[in-house]
Amino acid sequence: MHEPAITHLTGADPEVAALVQAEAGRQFDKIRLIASENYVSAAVLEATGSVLTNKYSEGYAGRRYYEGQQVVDQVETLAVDRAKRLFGVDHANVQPYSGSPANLAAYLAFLDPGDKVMGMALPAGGHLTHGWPVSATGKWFRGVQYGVRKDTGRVDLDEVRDLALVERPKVIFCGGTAIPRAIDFPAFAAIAREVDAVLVADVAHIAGLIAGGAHPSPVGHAPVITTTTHKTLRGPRGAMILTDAEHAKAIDKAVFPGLQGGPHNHTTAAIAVALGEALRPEFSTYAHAVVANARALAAALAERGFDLVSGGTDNHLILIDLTSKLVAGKPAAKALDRAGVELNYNTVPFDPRKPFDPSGVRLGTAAITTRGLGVEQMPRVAEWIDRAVANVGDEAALDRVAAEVRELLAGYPMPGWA
Ligand code: DSN
Repeated sequence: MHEPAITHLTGADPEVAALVQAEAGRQFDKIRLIASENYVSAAVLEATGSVLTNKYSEGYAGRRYYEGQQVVDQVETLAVDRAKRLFGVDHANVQPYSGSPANLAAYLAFLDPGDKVMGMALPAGGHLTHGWPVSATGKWFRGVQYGVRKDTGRVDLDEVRDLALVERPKVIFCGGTAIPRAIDFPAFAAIAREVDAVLVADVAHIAGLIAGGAHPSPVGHAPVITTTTHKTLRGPRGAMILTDAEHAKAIDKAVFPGLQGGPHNHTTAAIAVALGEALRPEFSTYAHAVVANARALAAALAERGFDLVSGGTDNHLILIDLTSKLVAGKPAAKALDRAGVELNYNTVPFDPRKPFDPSGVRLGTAAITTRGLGVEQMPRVAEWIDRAVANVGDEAALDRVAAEVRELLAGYPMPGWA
């Protein structure tokens, strides 16, 4: 059953309550390997579902456009102070609704329409909002995209520098959504300095690893850092922008009144709770365990003949090119889901297939680490992935895997489920 209990919802709207229970049960029964997902604590869930959702508070603490901010100002200040302490930054804005709006704030702060922005190409592992053509950021700005080397699957920083010197973008993004390797923030900072661009580090995927000391920090290298709060950081769905003192005002103005109205105060409270959790020593243990699990899973998959982009991982994320397994990403992902292993189909660098039917799958170990699985379980997880991929279309074989997954997970408590 969902925890905290949803007794009022069950009485008032049994239809929705049943769906909430069904989703909680689904999350309990599955090996959740979507690299951008996690399990938040019951405390984060309670804050997210609190009466703070009732309050409007356009503006910032002490400078609001509505009355009755005695409590909300304290909530937001707490979240801001914890973010500053956790990441060691001068300034934090905790109001962006999610990662894409957080990145848009960087555009509004530092670019005019038509200006050049440089970011990693989506098929190479970047994000839509880093100037990719189908996004507003690629339509209203001139996107210049770097990728990875074909032979290594890694970013070639000499290539990034050459491109930056030719194109002279005003903003450079580093980071993305499908990057299995550590990001070299000092190298990106040197390139940005050389062309006088603002470096924005989008650390949405790895924020929790950075907070826990399991990935190098961009602080001191990127003056502007955007992140969601719900991936490895294990908070509610939301975002933050961390800056040095120089860029603080421009970012605050861009978020409000530039892009948004009132912040979602229930989310802000939940972000404060998650940041409080991340400030505790056990969060560092979790962050290192996420990486250890990813490395162990990558090694076990490689042993089974899976072709890993870049050959492995430095963080929580693994990108598999399934071409050598003679199956495309989408049917494999659907078979895996039936087998109780949830991940997403994904393009791989230089993918000859289309984004809606690509060659790869992407997985991450944050949620299963929160659930309590350790390196000793990773060979078993790799075996399930292998069996599901080998049995696409054989529903009985996939159901046998799903039963084994459920049996293992029954022994691992899930936050949000009692
Ligand atoms: N959807 C997020 C992810 O899965 O990485 C990025 O927007």
